[in-house]
Amino acid sequence: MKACFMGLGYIGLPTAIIAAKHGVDVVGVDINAKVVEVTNQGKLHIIEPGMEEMLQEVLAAGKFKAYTTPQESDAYFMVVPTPFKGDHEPDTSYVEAATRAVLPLLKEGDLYVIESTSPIGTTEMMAEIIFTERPELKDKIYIAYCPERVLPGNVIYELVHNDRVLGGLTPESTDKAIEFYSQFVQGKLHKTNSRTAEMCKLTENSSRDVQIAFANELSLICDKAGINVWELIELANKHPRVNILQPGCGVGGHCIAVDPYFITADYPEESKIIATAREINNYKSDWCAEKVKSTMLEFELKHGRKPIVAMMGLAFKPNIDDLRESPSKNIVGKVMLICNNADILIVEPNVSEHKQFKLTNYKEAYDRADIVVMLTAHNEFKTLPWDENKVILDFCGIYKR
Ligand code: SAJ
Repeated sequence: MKACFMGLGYIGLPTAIIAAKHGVDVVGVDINAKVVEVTNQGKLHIIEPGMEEMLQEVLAAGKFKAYTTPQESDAYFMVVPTPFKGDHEPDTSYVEAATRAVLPLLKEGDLYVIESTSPIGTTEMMAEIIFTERPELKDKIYIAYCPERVLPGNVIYELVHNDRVLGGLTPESTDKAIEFYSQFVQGKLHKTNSRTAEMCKLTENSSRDVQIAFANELSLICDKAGINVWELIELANKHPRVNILQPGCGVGGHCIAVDPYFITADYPEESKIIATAREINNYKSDWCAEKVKSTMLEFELKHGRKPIVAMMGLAFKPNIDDLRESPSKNIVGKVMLICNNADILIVEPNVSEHKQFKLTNYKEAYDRADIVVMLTAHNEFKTLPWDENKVILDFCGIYKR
């Protein structure tokens, strides 16, 4: 079987490589010629532990090759971004462009799958485009939606072991998709229809966003009430049916802070909790930035000089180097804007240099700072002692005090 993956990004490339590793002949397609070039040289343009070795293996075995245009295959996978346009309106134009690119190659018996996170109804919409352009294929090809659920950093394991939801336009399409994924997925493959599968992906990430919003809301209440939110959550979680997540300085990344808008854009009347959770998580970042500003002012009033401030962490979550949609990075940007005279030391131990920010070693920054702002709970920061002589703003629970 030959499979063509449209999009060699954080999900498309690893999925293509894993499929190739399990015996599928894989064509990887990206519109970015540079990505195609480095991929064919066996270099990974994304960061994912263990993946580069696997890429070199499948290239050497002749099971994988990257191209800038799709090649005739038996199965086609749309794994391209679905960004926003305007005010948080999902933009499916990349999925459509990828679909139109494979359209001329489709033949009877082929499988067409969308993996990209998509608004409800996208699979039906793409099917309409396909059958308008190629009416002779009606009822002759298999069309399904199959979202990914992998956690960046743990992709090799999760791509194989996670359960997956597969939603075909017809039960036959679902079965055909299951046949493909069972070649490399050991987790259970759950059958449904395309609309449910689309909504399932959005639901998973919205659910996490809502739960984090609850924790963030608690942190705001506790700050005012003089209660340690970390202790509170730990105690509440001793209840057998309570499992509260951790507050932080907002929600980042390309998934959880984005996908809920795919629901709120199409169902604004109904999606009240989902919309409010987004507001709370965004507000938490603004609140943290304000807290840093007011703490700096208090310090200046008390000591008659501007403080040295260490901003600890730029990544959107602990122990990764991914700064995309990072609330920590936004907070640092905001604080830098208002206090051009103060000494701001920026720390990100997982990144060696940054084009916007000058980075300082985490120990040096901590030692020099009057105010330490813990933004991302990297393991390195947990080795730093609590120091009574510094003002420590611990937004991510390093010390849980
Ligand atoms: N966060 C908190 N408190 C918590 C947990 C997370 O503030 O208790 C924050 C993190 O710091 C980060 C954000 O949430 O800023 C998102 O991090 P994450 O680890 O929750 O998720 P992602 O974005 O790395 O990956 C998610 C996963 N989805 C779910 O857990 C439901 C992953 O399985 C999906 O495949 C991925 O989104 C995706 O691609 O959609």
